[in-house]
Amino acid sequence: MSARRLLLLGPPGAGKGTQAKILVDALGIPQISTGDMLRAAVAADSAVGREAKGYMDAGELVPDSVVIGVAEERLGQDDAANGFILDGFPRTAAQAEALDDLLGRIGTKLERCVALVVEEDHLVARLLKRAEIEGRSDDNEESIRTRMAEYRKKTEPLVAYYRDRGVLTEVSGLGEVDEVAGRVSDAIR
Ligand code: B4P
Repeated sequence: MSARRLLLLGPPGAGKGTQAKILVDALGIPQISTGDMLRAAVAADSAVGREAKGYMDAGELVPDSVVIGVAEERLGQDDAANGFILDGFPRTAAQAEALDDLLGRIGTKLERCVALVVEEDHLVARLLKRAEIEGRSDDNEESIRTRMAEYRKKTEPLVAYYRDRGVLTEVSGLGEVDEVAGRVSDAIR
């Protein structure tokens, strides 16, 4: 089968990370989560981590210049040559354009963008529940509100960006994880 280049788009807590992990098992291609990479950088106290931490804790997007560098480096690694599941990148128009440029340089493009649709009330409840379980430093009510506002302003326009390119499928992210996984699987078939 040819390389699969997939993107999961959606608001914070929509289940991008949850669904990406299921796709990793199903397709055998890596998940590329800028959120996970930035959290690892913070934990390692690297230069990128020190720059990102304040933005992440406040619920703001980390600057494009930092995130694009992190994503490009990861996408250039050998295991991404056979396809990938992007989770949480791109999140701004500049990041989407950088991704298009990068894929264009290697003579390919994104195959499909699956947008997970979940109303805000459900998202806040999920993230507050995750806060109890995982204690992530950005899963508090103030940061969650900022993340939702950042999403609406900077990331939601990407739904139209990918629709215009003919690669968008919108999928409800409500219901059991397995039900959502079934819808995602249909969307990328
Ligand atoms: P992310 O790590 O991407 O955080 P997220 O949006 O909260 O994750 P996700 O939607 O994947 O939620 P999950 O599946 O885990 O980013 C964190 C921060 O990093 C950002 O705020 C930003 O500061 C920075 N950042 C990352 N990428 C960036 C970029 N490109 N540009 C700039 N800044 C960037 O699910 C959430 C919860 O819901 C879980 O507890 C899960 O168990 C639950 N859940 C999932 N599916 C469910 C279902 N069907 N029903 C009920 N619960 C469900």
